[in-house]
Amino acid sequence: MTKNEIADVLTEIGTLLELQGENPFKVRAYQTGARALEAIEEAELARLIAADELKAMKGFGEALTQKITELHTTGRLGYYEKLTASIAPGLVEMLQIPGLGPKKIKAVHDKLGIASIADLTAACQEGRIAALEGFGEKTQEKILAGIRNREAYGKRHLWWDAWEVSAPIVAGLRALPQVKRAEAAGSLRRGMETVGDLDFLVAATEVAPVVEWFVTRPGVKEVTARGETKASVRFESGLQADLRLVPEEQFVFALHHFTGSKDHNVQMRQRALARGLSMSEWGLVPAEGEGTAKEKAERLKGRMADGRTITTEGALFAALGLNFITPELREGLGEIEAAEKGELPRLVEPGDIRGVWHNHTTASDGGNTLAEMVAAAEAQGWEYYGVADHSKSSYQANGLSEARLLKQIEEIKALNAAKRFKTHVFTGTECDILPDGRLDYDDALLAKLDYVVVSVHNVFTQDEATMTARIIRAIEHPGATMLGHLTGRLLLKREGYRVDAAKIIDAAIANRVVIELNANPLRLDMDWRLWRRAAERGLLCAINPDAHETAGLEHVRAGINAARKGWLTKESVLNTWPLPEVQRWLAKRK
Ligand code: DGT
Ligand code: CA
Ligand code: CA
Ligand code: ZN
Repeated sequence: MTKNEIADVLTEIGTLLELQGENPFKVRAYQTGARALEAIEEAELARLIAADELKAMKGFGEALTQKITELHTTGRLGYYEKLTASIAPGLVEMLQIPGLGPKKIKAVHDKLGIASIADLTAACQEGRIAALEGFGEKTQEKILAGIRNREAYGKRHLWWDAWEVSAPIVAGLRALPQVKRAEAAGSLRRGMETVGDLDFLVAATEVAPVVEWFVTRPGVKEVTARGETKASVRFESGLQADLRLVPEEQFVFALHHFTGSKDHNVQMRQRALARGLSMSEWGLVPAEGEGTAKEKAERLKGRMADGRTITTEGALFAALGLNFITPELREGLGEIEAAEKGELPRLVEPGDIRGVWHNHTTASDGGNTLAEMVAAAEAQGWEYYGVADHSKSSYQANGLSEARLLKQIEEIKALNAAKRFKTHVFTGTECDILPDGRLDYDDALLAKLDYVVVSVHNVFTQDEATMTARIIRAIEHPGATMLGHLTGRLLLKREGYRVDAAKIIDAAIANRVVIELNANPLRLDMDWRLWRRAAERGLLCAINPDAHETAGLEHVRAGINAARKGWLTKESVLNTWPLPEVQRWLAKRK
């Protein structure tokens, strides 16, 4: 660990001890130690540790020296890990509320039993905080305002929500007469599951009217910056957006730069430097010679030293000996090496999708009937569509009893026989994985279905080993076709249950069970970071909207983003296969 990272750990230990009500001298020792550490050179720290001289220095001492040494050599600290685990996460989270320090948090915890931001909000609303000694009305109001700000402004946003804001802005910018090129860059363009802020980039003949248009969009609550070539706004939702205006010849360089990611950019810049070039948001210019990169770029006006101009990202990558890298892959995870060798995969695209499996109807907790859902699937142009309502144990979701499921199977058969829709309908279920790993219907009933999605919907608190064994038992059931939402996470809302993903992936491959990429923008589960390796080892993916109403089918788009970030090709995604192939594959599994 670097000394700054170590200093951060020490500071946090001080804060956590304060939360626990430790004596102030002990707390201060960590804070002082962190500051003393920051004043030492990195190399000097290594020398002091090696020579065992740290403990003799002012601000350290035996206990702290031992901890710093452990962090410096192993990157971990048992004491810190134990301390973190011993404190309720809700208390730590409360530290993020502006104006609320560890002492106050400890006080409300001790006196009122408050252990989460939700508890605290309720206590403020009921006036119980104001009544506490040392708090009062003013403090209570300040805490409430802090909670609101944290919610509105501190948070990241789902890709889907950010995209719904950004898409009409990009379209509107492009329609302005002054605008030559406009694009939304950043994490949104990379298809990240959550987005911190929006990054718009524009090349225009005239700046002022574009800025004026941007800052007057509906939903803009505050203009936080407004300059010659840049403006920033904050929407009602708390989402912030930057607009940058650049000369047209710089557009492609700025687009690449502001698309990121940072890791990708760093690697690209190193590659450029190895070729005697300096790469930046301004341009791709010779590293040698007079002036800054910006000055050189302004002189060259988007031309290379040899006179060629670069106006597309494809040309920019080519200038560095690379195939075009699609934004979703720009995470610094090996895409540059693959582009150099011409080994980038042809990623799955929205147009490749021929059907989806995991969807609900009004029979369980959906908002549209079977016929309405199938009509919407047909409107998507899909060849097939799977119905997977909840099973009987999901009583909160109106899960189907055996009799109701049998009736639904007959309904679907009749629908297919009547050829009312061009889309073939598969009969399925989203069958609960019971706490011990058994399935929620008996084998005979499961065998009557075309396919079975197995999912965990209750008892999320099992430890990792138990939950993993539970899911693997379900995967090993001969009736299981695919695993729904691997972790049950709800992005920005709820952590997933704990699982050993590698073991579950192994079991799925061994049992020829598909793992779903749940395309609900709140889920995107299994996570894109796990797909590349899993698919290389033979895992099949199903991109499933988990639609509860017809509009939910659109969410496949978010699933495609995640699949592309996971390097998935058409071949690895079951729902790009034509209907007869899917039917053969399902029949063979039986
Ligand atoms: P976000 O907004 O947190 O979801 O993530 P991004 O990736 O949109 O990040 P943002 O908005 O801070 O900046 C947009 C892009 O600009 C980022 O992906 C890469 C580039 N960028 C920003 N700051 C830096 C930096 O310090 N170094 C490098 N190499 N690139 C940067
Ligand atoms: Ca951003
Ligand atoms: Ca930004
Ligand atoms: Zn589910």
